[in-house]
Amino acid sequence: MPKLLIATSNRGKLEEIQALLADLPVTLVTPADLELELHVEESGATYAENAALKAQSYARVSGLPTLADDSGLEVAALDGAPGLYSARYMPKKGATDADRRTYLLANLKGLPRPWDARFICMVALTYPGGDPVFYEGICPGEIIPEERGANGFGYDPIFLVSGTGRTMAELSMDVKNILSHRARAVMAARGGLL
Ligand code: ITT
Repeated sequence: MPKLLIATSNRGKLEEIQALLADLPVTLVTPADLELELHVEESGATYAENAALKAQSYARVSGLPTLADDSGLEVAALDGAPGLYSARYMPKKGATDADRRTYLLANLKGLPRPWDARFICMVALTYPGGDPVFYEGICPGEIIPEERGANGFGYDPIFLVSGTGRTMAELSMDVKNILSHRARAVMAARGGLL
């Protein structure tokens, strides 16, 4: 079977993408399988540029077709922050996902609710030496002031998914993998893999 490298160091993302592509006639390979520990500087000005940097770097080193995801949370009341910087949102070394959630809520404190927000995911798919193809997914919702749920990762416990009454962390992975920004982008990318 042909191989596809899933180029992420984020375990939550990796598990979701593996589940979304599990039924395809391709062997999914992880950076760990290849003992690859690349540090890709996310220096792009857009999700697409960063997704392309990750996909092309991993494709070059592995020689494999590669899928990468650049994603983020955009909060309207914070003018779209943390956005591109969602993984690095907090001026503290070694900050955890929990630290970033606390920091986000501190920055929203006192601002009028609802705190409308959306998750964005840009998937880049590339063959070694080729130009990437992009697939986008968006999931609308709002930030709530208390954490709810224990599934998922990142900002999931404070992100209420529009139309569900539940936070992303209260959804099972099967349901998150229908509704999420990443599910939408990766399902669209399946077309480019067949
Ligand atoms: P890779 O670059 O190795 O894939 P990363 O975590 O650094 O991993 P990004 O640069 O794309 O990935 O940052 C995305 C951040 O946005 C992620 O770390 C979370 O903080 C947040 N995020 C993205 N998708 C999310 C989701 O489904 N649930 C919760 N938070 C999410």
